[in-house]
Amino acid sequence: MGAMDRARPAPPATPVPERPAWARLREHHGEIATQHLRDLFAHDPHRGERLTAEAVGIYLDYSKNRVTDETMRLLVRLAEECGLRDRIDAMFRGEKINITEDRAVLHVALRAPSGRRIVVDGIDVVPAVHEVLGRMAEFADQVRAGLWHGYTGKPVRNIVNIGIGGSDLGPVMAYEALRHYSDRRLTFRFVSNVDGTDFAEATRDLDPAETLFVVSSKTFTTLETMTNAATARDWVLAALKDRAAIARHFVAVSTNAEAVEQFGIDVMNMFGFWDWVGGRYSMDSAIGLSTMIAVGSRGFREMLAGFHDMDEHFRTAPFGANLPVLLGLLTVWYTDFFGAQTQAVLPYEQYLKRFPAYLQQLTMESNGKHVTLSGAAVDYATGPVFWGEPGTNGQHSFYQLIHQGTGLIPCDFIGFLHTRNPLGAHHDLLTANVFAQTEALAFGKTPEQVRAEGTPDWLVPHRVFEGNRPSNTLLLDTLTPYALGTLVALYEHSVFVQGTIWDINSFDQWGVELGKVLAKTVAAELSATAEPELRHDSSTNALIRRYRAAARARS
Ligand code: G6Q
Repeated sequence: MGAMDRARPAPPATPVPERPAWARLREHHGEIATQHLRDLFAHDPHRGERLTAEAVGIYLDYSKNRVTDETMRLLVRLAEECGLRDRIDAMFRGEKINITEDRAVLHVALRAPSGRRIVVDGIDVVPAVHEVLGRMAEFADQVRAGLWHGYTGKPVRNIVNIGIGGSDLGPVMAYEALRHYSDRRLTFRFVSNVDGTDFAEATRDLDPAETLFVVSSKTFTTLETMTNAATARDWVLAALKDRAAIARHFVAVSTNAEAVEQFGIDVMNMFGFWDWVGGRYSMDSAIGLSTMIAVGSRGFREMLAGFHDMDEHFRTAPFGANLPVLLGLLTVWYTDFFGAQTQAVLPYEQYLKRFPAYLQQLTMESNGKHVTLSGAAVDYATGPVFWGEPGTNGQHSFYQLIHQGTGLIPCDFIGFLHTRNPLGAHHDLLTANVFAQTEALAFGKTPEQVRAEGTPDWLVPHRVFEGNRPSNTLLLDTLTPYALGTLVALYEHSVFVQGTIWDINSFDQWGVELGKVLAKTVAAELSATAEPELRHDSSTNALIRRYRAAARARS
């Protein structure tokens, strides 16, 4: 019996709009909507110190949000009414809260210290986690020490991760984020797209004799990854001309030992994980092998410690001082009561340049859902679009719309007190921009202020900033492996909080599964030698015919 047959819908819960706190928030929104952050700050001189929370090295200033103490109280009450406490406990206990796939959701076990017991189907999973971590460390140490030799005896010095989605975005993001701590003698590349250009460009200057491919795929069936892995195998064999070379140039990260073996990778060179790790929650599992090779096993363990400390904070801190709970509730506040459709994440740290892309998957694949756990259509908004770019680049492009556009776009600004690259005044200037942007968004510039600058009347409306645009400021000390772990876990749990309020399953991804099968039929039609009988709509049929005609002309 497959997981899908075992899975059962949850009994219907009270729809969130019928919760008392939701109704109170609706009324309360009417009062808040007319208040300006300028007034909220003017009436409360300590607001900027009061509406803050701090834990595991992250200082969260949420004072520049359109909230009062009453708002926060009601949001926390909403979380309680929606059973957040029970849901958190259920997740940490290893209950199968991913009901549509009949799976536990235990990324928190990936960073649990040894000795902690987390039981799934009667088995404590923590020892297995540490066993894999130990094997990864052994392997990573060998590669870093130049002791993992390719087929010709040359030490491997290029590491290419092949994976997509959750098996790519985390590893790329973490490699970029922790580049400062990486072994600079090694070269890292990431291939994800089925577009052959991705593979071609990633490998064009690499010597196959010195290259190791880490094929990362939970299922080991994903079209893109399997296509790229087969191309990589051809690329290696074309140069080294012996199938025995595969064992020295390929390792796999997967839950599917059979498929790994079939591909030709020795299962001794496979690093496993488990069905209770979702793809987008897997960067701290064996999927992080490339990260561990880059920063070493100690750096990787520091990152896990950061994750774990945030897990503990999330599990134990009262909701009103709980960073993921606060962030999650604020997202719900803007999405459902202000109609905000997007949220920007703006890291002022160049090393976090892939963080917004990583968060896009984490947030949107998790909470882009339109039915509740019991299968009823929701009649309220769920997951907003997450997007962003590292500061200050965004300021010279899309910030205009955040400042003066017609929509409300809540922003998370992420800043650091120290940089790993202290050059002249750069870091002061960078940080000045974080603070100045949040100030400008909140307070704006009134017509009086604009006029006082000598602006002619006709130009005044163009130069007015209405302000009252909300933001969080997250301030950390330095971007270390530990800090990265805390930051990722913060967003993971914030997503969970949102999903709990919205009563949706943040851990399945049927939309992605659809994409995985759709292209198969069309791919067969594109490459068929005999003219295929096309049964699509007229648009798709015509596009296929056009492509086939171009292919015929090419050959
Ligand atoms: C993540 C999704 C999805 C997945 C990729 C790759 O939560 O399930 O992004 O990670 O489709 O899947 P494989 O690791 O199985 O190749």
